Parts: sequence; structure tokens; C-alpha cells
Amino acid sequence: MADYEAEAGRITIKLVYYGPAQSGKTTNLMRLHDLLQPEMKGEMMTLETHNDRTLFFDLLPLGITAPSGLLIKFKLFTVPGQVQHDSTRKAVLSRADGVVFVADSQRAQSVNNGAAFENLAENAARVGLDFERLPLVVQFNKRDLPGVLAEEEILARWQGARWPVVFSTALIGCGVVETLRALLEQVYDAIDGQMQLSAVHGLTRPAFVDAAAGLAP
Ligand SMILES: Nc1nc2c(ncn2[C@@H]2O[C@H](COP(=O)(O)OP(=O)(O)OP(=O)(O)O)[C@@H](O)[C@H]2O)c(=O)[nH]1
Ligand SMILES: [Mg+2]
Repeated sequence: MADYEAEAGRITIKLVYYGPAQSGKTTNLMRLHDLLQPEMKGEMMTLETHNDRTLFFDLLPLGITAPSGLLIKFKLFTVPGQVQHDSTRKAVLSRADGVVFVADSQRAQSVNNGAAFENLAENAARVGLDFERLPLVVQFNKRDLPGVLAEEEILARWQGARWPVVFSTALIGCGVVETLRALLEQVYDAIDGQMQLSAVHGLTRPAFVDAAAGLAP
């Protein structure tokens, strides 16, 4: 559940980009950093990368203010996708308010996607997150590459799952804001009751999503 600091008038929402190695998690955050309005974002922080591979995490901070004056801070994290970094993944996932699962659309990556999704479910349970109720968006990235699964095939596979599926080419920024918006809609619904965003803070779901996705004036 989002972190509420009453004296500071501030809540902090943690969003985590999870998925197999090299699927494009870091690239999502880099493109968001390019696309968002400067006044609402902080500097993107990259903690130790080696040959383009995340060893700890990347962090992109964002902030918006509700009509009541409540400050809402978002911290967007990536995890390292390489199999051996499981303890780091668990630590980063801990206390997440929402997750983007970044899958690699290449057919040859299907097994890695499946393993990483299972790893997400397992680690969510280990850190005490209720996976059934966790806000989650599934992003199929790298749509520009040859040898990717057809959209129809992916949708057929994920049909019946409750999570929205978004297609993206993060490399050129395509689909990254749409993915974040899909996650923010779920996050709002998950925290509105307890945080009283609409009732007390005058922040509707569309205003929350527009502001946090950096599209509002
Ligand atoms: N063609 C193509 N390449 C992409 C796309 N998104 C990311 N990449 C490339 O894929 C490689 C891995 O991207 P990253 O964003 O570093 O992947 P990651 O998921 O953070 O990887 P780890 O940190 O190792 O878990 C980089 O060379 C990116 O430029 C895309 O949409 N299309
Ligand atoms: Mg990375």
C-alpha cells in the first residue's frame, strides 16, 4: 500500500518494471524521462549498469500535486532481469504498488518471458504482495523486430487473464506512455478508497492519470 506521511502531506507510490533480461525495462524509463514534462520529473538515476544490463535498478522520480495540496510522488523502478539477480529483484519488488511486466515479443524469448512471469508471481508472494490484487500491466515490447509473435497470438494467450496487454516499441518511445497510463488507472482504483483521493483530495481518476503520465497542461 502506498506510503502515506501525514505530517508531510505526501504519499509515495512505487511502480516497478519487471521482466526477463534485455526485454526493455530500462529503455521504458529512459523514454519516459524524455517524454515527460520537465517540471514534474526528477533526474533518472541508474545504479550500476554493465554492458547495458541493469545490476541493481534504475529509478525515475515523478511528482504531482492534488487540488487539496497533497503531494503524490511516484518512484518508477526497474529490476535487473538476469536470472542470477533474484535477491535484488525481490528487494526492488518489495512494497510495490503496481508492476509493469515487460515481455520481449520475439518468439524465441517466449520461454524466458514465461519464466520471468512465474518469478514475478513467486517473488510477489515472498515479499508479501497479494498477486491477485496487485495492479499489473503486461507490455509486449520490441514490436519493431522480425520474428515477433503476432498480436492476435499474444492476445489469445493472455485472454482470460485480468491484466491489460499493451504493445510497444520502447526504443522509439512507442507505447511507453500508454503502458504507464494503463497501470496508473489500476493503481488509482487500488488506493483511492484508503487515500481518499477523490473524496478528500479532489483528484479524479482521469486527472490523476493525465497528471502522472505527464500529459496534462
Ligand atoms: N529493437 C528494439 N530494441 C529494443 C527495444 N527496447 C529496448 N531495446 C534494446 O534492447 C536492449 C536491452 O534493453 P534494456 O532496456 O537495457 O533492457 P532491460 O530489460 O533493462 O535489461 P536488463 O537490465 O538486463 O534486465 C537494448 O539494446 C535496447 O536498446 C525495442 O522496442 N526494439
Ligand atoms: Mg535494465
